[in-house]
Amino acid sequence: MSVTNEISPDTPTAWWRDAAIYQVYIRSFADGNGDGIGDLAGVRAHLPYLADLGIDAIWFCPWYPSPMDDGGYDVSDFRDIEPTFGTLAEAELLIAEAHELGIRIIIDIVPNHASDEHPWFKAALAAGPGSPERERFWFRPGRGENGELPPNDWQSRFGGPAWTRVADGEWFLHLYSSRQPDFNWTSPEVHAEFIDILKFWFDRGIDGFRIDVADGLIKDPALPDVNGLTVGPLPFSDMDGVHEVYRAWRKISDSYPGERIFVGEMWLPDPIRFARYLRPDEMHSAFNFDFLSCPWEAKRLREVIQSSMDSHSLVGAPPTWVLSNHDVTRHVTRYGRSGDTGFEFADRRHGTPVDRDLGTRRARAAALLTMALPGGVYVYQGEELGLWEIEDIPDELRQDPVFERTKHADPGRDGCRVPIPWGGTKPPFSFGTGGTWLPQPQDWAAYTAEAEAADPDSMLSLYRKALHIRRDEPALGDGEMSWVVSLADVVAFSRDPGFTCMVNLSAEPVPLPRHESIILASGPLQGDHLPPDTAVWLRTF
Ligand code: TEU
Ligand code: CA
Repeated sequence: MSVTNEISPDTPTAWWRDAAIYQVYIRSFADGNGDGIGDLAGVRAHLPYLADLGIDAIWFCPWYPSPMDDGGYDVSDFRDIEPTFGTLAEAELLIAEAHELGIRIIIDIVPNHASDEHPWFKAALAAGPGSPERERFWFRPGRGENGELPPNDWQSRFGGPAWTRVADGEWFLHLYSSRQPDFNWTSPEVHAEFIDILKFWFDRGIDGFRIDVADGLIKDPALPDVNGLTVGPLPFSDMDGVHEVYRAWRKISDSYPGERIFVGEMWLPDPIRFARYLRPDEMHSAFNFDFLSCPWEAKRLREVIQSSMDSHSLVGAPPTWVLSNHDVTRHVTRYGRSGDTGFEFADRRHGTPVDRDLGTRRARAAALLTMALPGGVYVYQGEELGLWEIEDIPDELRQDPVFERTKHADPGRDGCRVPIPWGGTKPPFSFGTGGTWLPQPQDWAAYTAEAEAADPDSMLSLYRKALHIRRDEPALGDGEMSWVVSLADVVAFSRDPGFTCMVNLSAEPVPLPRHESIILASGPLQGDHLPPDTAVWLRTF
């Protein structure tokens, strides 16, 4: 069957150049059937909330059938819906309902690996060494006298070796958990399969794909040791051959009516290498993780903003501004920490003292900053409620494979995946009628969507106002910016026509520049001064 993509008429709108995209991690968003796990029914029931929030598109984390070893990033069937989430028919209804509300749909695709329960991997195990079935993955004999050592020294990004041995003695490669075998992209079958999967979903009306581990598909077939190297040219990340994949994919998206897009997930140290993925015949946009990782410091933020603008302009792509997602520590917590307020996977710094009021003030200011910058903006579910990282989840309830694979050295990512509080005064806070798959803190009573909707000073009210102004304001969205000369600990820039955004990261109030009126502020002003950790949008002459 084929559904027309009604909100993407054939006239180009370049909607993706400045879209506000809301990230839904389905199993934690809203539970429609009371089993404690979010689902599509839950999402459908909250579409009006999202329309009202003022977002342009939703990005869904993987919704495919999955054993859920890695929260759905272990896909066992790329052409169906995870049964605990719903059905394919329901997904089609959801797409249609969202489109009617003017919301576009982006879904995750996971081309680097599959679940060990994917039929191809099961067939590979059954067929044995040397079979064509094994060619779709990376099977190799081990090293050592009896092949008892892994084929090389690569480490899984979730901890431990990147190889697991199977019963017949061969080993298979997995950059993530041992239940996520990596596809072998030198196999033409793998290429053909993913082209077909893209079409399957484009035919059902989706507006784009978020590409998981987009830099990782191509491996150096020699599988050389890395000798402890974690950055620099790596034989499993950012290999040149990966760009051919996206050139082929772009031809598919361009062949569909409306503007269907690709958003890449690449954690790369070099902004110039990163921009190569955004050349006009590859992806449309990608997550700006340099910005996400940046500490709350004016100089560093200015540098990262400037370097993002520069690298993207090389290829004519719009930058994106991202504060949080389902893999990282929520930014209210990061920004409230004493000491380092940046993010890095190598050290989540759980247990660092957090001043949550400070983190919240900064998160409010950061929201206005991201929404004023040129390009696209991402909102991770719960960010609009000001939720913080839950750091005290009991060990036995943690589900992220990172926790076990690092032998508990890394607490993992469960703390940013706790089910959303919608209403009421105690857990499950109307997440559903049953429980929640991770426990919610009682403190969230004051942070439910219901409570915040009634409070004009809440984070939710700020996000709503800002997103609606952003949509209507000609100076915002796609375009250019110029720095406004300011004090060292201030980030200030202007956009045409007549708009200035100023963020005070210093410890003292700073005078506002000359302006006609105040459009929006992230907190109370002190007369004609901007208090610390506050942002303001000004109408300027
Ligand atoms: O993440 C890619 C990735 O390498 C990191 O963001 C990852 O979360 C980190 O290394 C963990 O320590 C993507 C998805 O966003 C993530 O949720 C998946 O687990 C991962 O791919 C594997 O599919
Ligand atoms: Ca459910």
